[in-house]
Amino acid sequence: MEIQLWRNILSPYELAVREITLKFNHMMREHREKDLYCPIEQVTGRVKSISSILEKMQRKQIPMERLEQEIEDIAGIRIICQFEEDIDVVASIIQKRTDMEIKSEKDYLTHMKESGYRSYHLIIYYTVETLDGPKRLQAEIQIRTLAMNFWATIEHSLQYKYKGNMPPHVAERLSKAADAIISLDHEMSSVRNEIMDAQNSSQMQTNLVANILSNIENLYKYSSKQEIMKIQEEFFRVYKTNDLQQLERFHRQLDIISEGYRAQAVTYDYIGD
Ligand code: 0O2
Repeated sequence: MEIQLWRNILSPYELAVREITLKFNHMMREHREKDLYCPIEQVTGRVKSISSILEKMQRKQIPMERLEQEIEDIAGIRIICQFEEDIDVVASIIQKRTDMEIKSEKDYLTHMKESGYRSYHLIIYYTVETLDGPKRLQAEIQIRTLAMNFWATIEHSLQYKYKGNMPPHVAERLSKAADAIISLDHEMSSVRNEIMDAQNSSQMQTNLVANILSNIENLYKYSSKQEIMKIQEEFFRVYKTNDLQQLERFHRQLDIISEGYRAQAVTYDYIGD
């Protein structure tokens, strides 16, 4: 098939990958802005390469006219979570979305593949708008932990290297490594709450500091240099204490001061009119 025809086929999938990745990235941002723990650590996406599509068509004896129905992972999204528990949370978020319709699910977590591969797969229908109108296509979403991803990436490279003829001693090592990954994920789960608390506080602190700095910046318009200097000094003092409650208190006080100046500015504006 001509390269231009491939481009025509793959172009909507490229759009889908970009849109879906953007949506999950936005979801991560929403969590951060609301000081909420985000079950998604990282999102990546790719469109399957032509050679990889051809290899799969040949292996599964898929005719050209059935390509888009039968190859479900032309568009592929990978969602990486910190903890195994997050995988279910992400899956149920996707199940509730109105822009992604679930076609099927594969649970390689409870049913680990013989290779040792673990991940949760969803095949979804997703609609993109093209010059020819809406196009409903399929995309595969793989959800896995950081540790599972580490294993799968290494194993994938070895599979590529040995092209289906993995030496038994390498396969055995990988199988042992897969067991170690299971233990690692379990260990990490046992400290999940503590890690989540720590991350929440750190996110809260980041948001607070960003708000405080933007408030101080705005105050430059209304307040005297002397007062700003005093506020800044107080901020540095509070910041150094590393105490979230003190930082929150300072943020509230600064808000009140800023509100006062804003109100004054509005009043002057009216008088000016
Ligand atoms: P890519 O794009 O290079 O990752 P299959 O017959 O296994 O090729 P099937 O039945 O359509 O495909 O789907 P399945 O088994 O759910 O696997 C789809 C994808 O899951 C694979 O894509 C891999 O990304 C991943 N995967 C499945 N099994 C393994 C495994 O044993 N090891 C690793 N590392 N990844 C796996 P592709 O097609 O390999 O392409």
